[in-house]
Amino acid sequence: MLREYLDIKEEVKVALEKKEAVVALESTIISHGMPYPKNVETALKVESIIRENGAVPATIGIIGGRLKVGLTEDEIIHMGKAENVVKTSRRDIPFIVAKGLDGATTVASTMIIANLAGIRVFATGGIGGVHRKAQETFDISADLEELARTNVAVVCAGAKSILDIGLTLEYLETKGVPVVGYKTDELPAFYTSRSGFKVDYRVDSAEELARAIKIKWDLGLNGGLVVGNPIPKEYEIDYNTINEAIERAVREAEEKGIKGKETTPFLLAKVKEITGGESLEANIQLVYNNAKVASQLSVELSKLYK
Ligand code: PSU
Ligand code: MN
Repeated sequence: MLREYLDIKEEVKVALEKKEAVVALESTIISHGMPYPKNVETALKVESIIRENGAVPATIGIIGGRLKVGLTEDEIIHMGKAENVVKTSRRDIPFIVAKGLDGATTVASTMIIANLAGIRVFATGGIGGVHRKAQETFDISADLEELARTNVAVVCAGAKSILDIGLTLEYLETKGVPVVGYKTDELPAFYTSRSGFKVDYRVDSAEELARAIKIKWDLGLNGGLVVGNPIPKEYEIDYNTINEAIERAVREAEEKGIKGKETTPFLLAKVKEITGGESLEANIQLVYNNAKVASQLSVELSKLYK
């Protein structure tokens, strides 16, 4: 039945059959999170970092209505260049497939498709969350609901402060989603290693983290985890610089009446424009770092599931 919709790249299929380490990657970051050609360069480099760290990369996206687990280089270039790739979250999947369109998968939909293929670890930049002023706008990313229900560990650099990080953590707590700090007590805030908010648990090795994840799922505690991996110190952006840029971006979004699925891409592009590209370089570096940690986690988990 699944085969009717899902194409798993041969290399990924073989690794999964052998119960070897595989790391899923999203495509919204390629199509809507970074400009061309940096997006394509980054996506390809992320794949090579995953290989160097002993896992097989599986970039996920929808092409011509097919759910693709493991995009080829040409397909990654297509996702990075094409203008008509639709940002696709949980609600969008059936329609993008039925219409035979191209879809860039968000954290939520990448988790869903990774899970369908049997992939347990996913590396990205930052997750979606509760937006500032969500009390009025109700803008809460579907990523949070997905983390509550789908068994995939998401390695990220925390949440951007385009969001209300405190409210995002409250939501995750309600939904029973563990928020783990990788070698840190504090949830990172994407461009900076510090957010002022504590994580629920700190782990100091991939092995320790893999063990806790296996226990969670063995006990039937379904759902994902947020693994917060701080941006390396040398690439951090100055706290005040980035916060001023974010404040301005949020104000502009409000003035322009940006809503719904356009909000996150608008804010990402604005912050990049305001910081003169400094934020883009940090974004790239933190994704590389997440790919490395996700690979190590996937290697440890694959040992436990052999
Ligand atoms: N946060 C980032 N970079 C991103 C995204 C979020 O720092 O590229 C993308 C991810 O694909 C995430 C999506 O799943 O935005 C969330 O969108 P929304 O807020 O519309 O759910
Ligand atoms: Mn939203």
